Amino acid sequence: MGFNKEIIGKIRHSFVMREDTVVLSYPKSGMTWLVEIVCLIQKKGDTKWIQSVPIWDRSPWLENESGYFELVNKEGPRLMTSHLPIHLFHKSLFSSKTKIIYIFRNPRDILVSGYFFWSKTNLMKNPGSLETYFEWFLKGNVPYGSWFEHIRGWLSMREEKNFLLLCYDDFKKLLPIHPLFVVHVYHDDGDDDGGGGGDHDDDTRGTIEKICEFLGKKLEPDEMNLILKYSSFQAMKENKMSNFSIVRKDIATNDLQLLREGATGDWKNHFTVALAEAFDKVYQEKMAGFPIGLFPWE
Ligand code: PPS
Repeated sequence: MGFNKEIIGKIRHSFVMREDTVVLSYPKSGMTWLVEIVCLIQKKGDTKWIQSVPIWDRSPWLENESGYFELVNKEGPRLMTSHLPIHLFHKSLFSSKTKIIYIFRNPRDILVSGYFFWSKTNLMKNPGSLETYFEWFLKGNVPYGSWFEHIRGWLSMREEKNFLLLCYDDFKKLLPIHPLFVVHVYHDDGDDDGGGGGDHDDDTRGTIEKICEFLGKKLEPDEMNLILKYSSFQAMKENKMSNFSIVRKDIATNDLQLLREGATGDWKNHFTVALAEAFDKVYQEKMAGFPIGLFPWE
């Protein structure tokens, strides 16, 4: 990924967190969507900011060199984004008033999303086939390492009051069990809007309300409608400040698409039965010990 080891060391040892907001996820879990929603909440649905400033300048990417320096030099509360695992954060994260929003997704969909994404960049060696990428993913030999370690690390914070846990997939059925820390973000609504992004979807609305509550923001109904509209899959796909179409051409090929399918369960279109079984086996081993029902795909 071309990260600077020295910067990662500074994040770990000297980057002091304050009253910040950090949007976190393992790559390909829906972080860009969440950042767009948070930006729209901050501006009460006004689209000027999201349509004129690249998403990585609105919410700088902590582990990226330019993002790091921008954040270090910024005064007051900061909005930032990161894919780093928990152990690479400075200890002040756990004692500060920083608000952490962590979004997670079915790792099978993450795997497929990552395969199509990284293959169109030169940020990692091209796997050549889904089967090869599958092996690398299960071993953690992909950008940001093992999904299993990432989720285990961050979910250890799930009962903290400054931690909001969101799931890209359908969490509706779990709400009675974990009403405080699991929030439904997305479900495949079967509509035809180019990716099931769920324009004006009730569950997305509920999630935005939860995010507002967590961030201490209040929205008028028309502001909420604007946020639903401009954070939809289709609207984000068309927003060049958010869809990665302005990523440097030496990093990505022309047909790199961040907003590819925007669906839950797309892995079923790409995994063979053998791959699905192999995944399940590793999943059972690595996820032992989590409460039953925490993940909607189980
Ligand atoms: S990255 O590059 O790691 O930061 O990627 P990330 O943003 O975490 O995840 C990319 C996937 O999120 C989907 N996405 C959305 N889905 C529904 N609605 C909206 N608005 C939305 N925005 C992004 C995006 O399509 C990627 O998933 P796939 O399965 O590849 O389509």
